[in-house]
Amino acid sequence: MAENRTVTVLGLGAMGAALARAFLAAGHTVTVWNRSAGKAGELVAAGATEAPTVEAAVTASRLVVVCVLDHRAVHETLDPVAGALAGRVVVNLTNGTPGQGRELGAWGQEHGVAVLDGGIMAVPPMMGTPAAFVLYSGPGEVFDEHREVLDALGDSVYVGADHGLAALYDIALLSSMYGAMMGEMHAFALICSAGVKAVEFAPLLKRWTSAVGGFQERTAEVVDSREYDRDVVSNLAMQAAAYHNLIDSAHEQGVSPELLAPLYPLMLRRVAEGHGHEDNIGMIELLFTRKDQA
Ligand code: FVH
Repeated sequence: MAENRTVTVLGLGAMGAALARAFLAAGHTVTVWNRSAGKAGELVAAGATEAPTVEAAVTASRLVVVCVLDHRAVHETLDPVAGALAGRVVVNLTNGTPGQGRELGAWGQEHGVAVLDGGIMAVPPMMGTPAAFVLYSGPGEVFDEHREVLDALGDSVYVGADHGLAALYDIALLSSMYGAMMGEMHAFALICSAGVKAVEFAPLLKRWTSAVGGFQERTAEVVDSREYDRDVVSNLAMQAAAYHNLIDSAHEQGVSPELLAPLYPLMLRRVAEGHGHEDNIGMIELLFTRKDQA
């Protein structure tokens, strides 16, 4: 167990409350605050102190963790107490964009507040368990100083000094999750459209996703090298020719193809540009929209 430290948690929604519980479970002294009253009862019973004002909350600890709905709520919470936060450390675990992470880092610099921006890769019941990990970015020395306390939440993963990086990693991981979710949702819709029970199909779906997943390292090597014609097993032209069957089957079954449809024009464009013999990973080239990325 880490040495007892004091930590303040601002925001007691489902996630903020889970963070406070994890800090308490690790033996830390926890002060909590929430915009509206009535959310601290269980935490107080477990040993937390409820601060009457946000100012009282931030002055109770050097380490202040904020986890509220969105970036606007972060500023609505922190701006009025910027003076009281000077010399302290704010760890923002509110979901946001890389730009918002950088903006908060600059805000901290302006007000003499050390800021770590973070991304929680877990749902509330996972907090404080080995299944949870939390991404952090901002000054490395600030992360090093507070890492042991932050480890109470889950594995602490530091991704760099640029304040925008934790949000960037977070959003990249969430994007991959939603992509997989879209595929699964569409697959179940197809199956249900024929009157087959989803539970009957689930074992095959699991088997298939395990067989075709898990190649992230190989994909990453191809992406980094941009050698899309290396060791190609199933080339893009063949996949593009078959992909229309996915769209047609959806129509035949009375299922909207809108989750699948966006990939098709990218496939056709890449083939038309002479890359049909390559791996489908090469379609990543079509996603970059800034000239300096080409
Ligand atoms: N819950 C989850 O599964 C995900 C897991 C990954 C990380 N997300 C992000 O965590 C942030 C907080 O999420 P949450 O689950 O705690 O959300 P809610 O239960 O809806 O609670 C929202 C809290 O935010 C407070 N709040 C809203 N607006 C303001 C404001 N303008 N000023 C101050 N506080 C504000 C709200 O207060 P109240 O309504 O009770 O007064 C709650 O404490 C979020 O970024 C997720 O994306 C969670």
